[in-house]
Amino acid sequence: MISEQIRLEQNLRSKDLTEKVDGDLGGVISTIAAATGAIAAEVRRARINDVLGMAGDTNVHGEDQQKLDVLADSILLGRLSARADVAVFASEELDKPVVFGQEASRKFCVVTDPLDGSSNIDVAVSVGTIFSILGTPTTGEVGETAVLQKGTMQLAAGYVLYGSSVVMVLSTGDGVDMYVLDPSTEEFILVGEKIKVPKEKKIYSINEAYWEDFSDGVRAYLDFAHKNGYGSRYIGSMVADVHRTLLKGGVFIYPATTKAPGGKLRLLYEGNPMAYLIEQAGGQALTDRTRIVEVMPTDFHERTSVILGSSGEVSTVSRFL
Ligand code: AHM
Ligand code: MG
Repeated sequence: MISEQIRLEQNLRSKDLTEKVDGDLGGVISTIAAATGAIAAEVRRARINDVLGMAGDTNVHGEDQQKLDVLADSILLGRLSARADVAVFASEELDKPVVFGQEASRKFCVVTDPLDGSSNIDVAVSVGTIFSILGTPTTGEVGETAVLQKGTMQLAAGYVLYGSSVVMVLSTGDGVDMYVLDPSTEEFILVGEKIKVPKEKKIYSINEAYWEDFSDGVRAYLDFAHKNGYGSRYIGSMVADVHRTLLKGGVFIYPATTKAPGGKLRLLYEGNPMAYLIEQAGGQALTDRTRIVEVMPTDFHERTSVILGSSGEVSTVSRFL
């Protein structure tokens, strides 16, 4: 358990939070929680505030940025830049990480996909914020490349799902806890501790429309699933698909395709934090070759294929690859 409640006031640290993890790490998580509370409010009011649609710019991946993507990014950046212990902020929406300063007090890097699944915003489908916290190098100047660390180095990771309720799933390396935002008090209330992904479940979650672009192995797995009583679930919003997989079991797959040979999802902003959470919940998270968290990133926006979920089902998929 990290804390009974993560209050949304910036920098406020609950008693349990500071007991459980290094106090400063708890503070960074509280700031992220506060930021996601603000993002949740923006998501809820998006149509009223006219922040749906495109911001008129494209991000480094050449994708249209939604207005809410930009808003979510600036909320996180603004709040984290006010902390004296965060050195680097890296976001899927920014070309390069932002270095806040070199002071010795700056011990953390925060890496985030501020609003994942944003193409679903216009139709009120669940979206989410994904985040990962890393340490800074102990020697030398802290630069943009400080975030290029293996996922095994993560100190904490989590996501916040803006769905029918606002849910935070968090791990600091001692299991996975789940909180729900109470809209009346603006507090994240602990609703689940040491969550475990079911070991087996016959559910696969993949964009099957890319069949022609899949490898033979992925097609063979799907063929096996079709003949063996599997169910299929795919929202197209990673946070929502991973959240369902965490709670109900099964496997989420975003493989390499002929059109996206390296996969679509980003190693730093999506792959590593989700892999860390799923492994902390007793599941498996693989590229098509190795554990996602074992990959040494060489680029801020590197992509990866992703196979994660119930350990039994991930093993079944990897047998076909
Ligand atoms: P985004 O970060 O630009 O929102 O893109 C990532 C999203 C994931 O949420 C989701 O798993 C995936 O893209 C869906 O892609 P596709 O539409 O190709 O199935
Ligand atoms: Mg994303």
